[in-house]
Amino acid sequence: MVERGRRTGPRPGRYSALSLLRHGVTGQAWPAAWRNHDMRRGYRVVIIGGGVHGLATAYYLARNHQITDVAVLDKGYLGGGGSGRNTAILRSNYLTPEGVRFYDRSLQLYRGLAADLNFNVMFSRKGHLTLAHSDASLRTMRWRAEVNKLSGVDSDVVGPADVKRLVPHIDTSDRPRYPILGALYHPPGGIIRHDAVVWGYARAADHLGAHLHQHTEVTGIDVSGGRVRGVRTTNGDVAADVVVNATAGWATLVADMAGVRLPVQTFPLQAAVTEPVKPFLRTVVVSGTLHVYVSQTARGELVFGASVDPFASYSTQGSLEFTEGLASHVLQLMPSLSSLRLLRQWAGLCDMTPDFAPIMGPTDVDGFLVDVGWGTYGFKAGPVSGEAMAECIATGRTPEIISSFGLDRFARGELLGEKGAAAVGH
Ligand code: PYC
Repeated sequence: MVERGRRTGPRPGRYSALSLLRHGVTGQAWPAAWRNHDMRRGYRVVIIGGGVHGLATAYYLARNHQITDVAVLDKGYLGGGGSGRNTAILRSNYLTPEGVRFYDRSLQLYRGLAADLNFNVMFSRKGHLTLAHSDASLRTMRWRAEVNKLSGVDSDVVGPADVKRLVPHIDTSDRPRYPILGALYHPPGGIIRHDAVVWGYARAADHLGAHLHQHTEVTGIDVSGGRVRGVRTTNGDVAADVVVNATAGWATLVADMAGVRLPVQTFPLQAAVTEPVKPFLRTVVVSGTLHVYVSQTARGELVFGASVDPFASYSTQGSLEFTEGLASHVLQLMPSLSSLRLLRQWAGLCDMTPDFAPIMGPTDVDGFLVDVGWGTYGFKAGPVSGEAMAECIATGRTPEIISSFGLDRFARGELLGEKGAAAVGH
């Protein structure tokens, strides 16, 4: 646990208002936030994937367990995968007690992250509304609210009048095809600046001694005698006692290299952002029926997302079909947004598991651990995943908080059933 006010993390690079002014006026370059290192021939721990999960694992290994002989490898740049291709929504209003507890710990770590990393991650506690447009979804919201409350998580079902009070621009009349019957309101939810989270963890992990190797693709994983021995990379072979697969989009391909099969299918998820406008939307709004979620950033842009594409693929290209669907769904909720212009759209890759819960912990290959299968929930789970994976590596035991997420649950038929907590239908 990170106690309030306790500064356990590193204090790299303090930037004062004066240094901001100096760099702004003189154009003097900012110091690099993390260093480049030559690849060592071996590390105690190699983490594949330089997104929030991999970097957080490296950070908590160093901070909580003093394990710093660690390399994080990414085939592209840090945060260029799922961590840079999400909609940065944070919440813990899940459906299963295991999920609620897990995501709530993540939210708790996110709340303290700016102080912990000494990096402004721009966490904004906006509150989170999941709209119900049918009796069936209202029932699921009630169920979630009760499970949340039992775990001490602030969530409740509210009626259309409360929805209107929280989001004055929303159409709560009975004119739309899918009128709003109520919503699950989760005040602790919000958004964060996703790049800042990646950069903050990267800077802190680097400062504590981890090596971050960008543009280093893993091409093979060496396994012999049932145990992992190291990885082959485009930057040479690297021996390791522990190898962690913390990738999104490529989780099955990386696991295959170690001879581990994952019950995962990969689908793109598209999102888009508008031009900035005056702040008017205080709350994150989600409609599963209309397959859309909306939030407004500190810069004033509206960020929209949808459900995953209907076909499995590794494509990160946008599609006109998505844009048309998105626009019509958003306008059913908030007709007054009709003159807003979309600026950009993107897609991230979602590794979907059969039960919408992640796969975390050891595998049948000794020393080869996975932190994968995040579906559409990956970004919000970054801190708690890093904390739990670090503990798992350091102690050799699976922490209680991820004990239900093991790969072996599929063979045992003990699935978790977290689909009802999905922001949108799939
Ligand atoms: O689960 O809150 C969510 C979410 C938002 C975007 C993708 N997933």
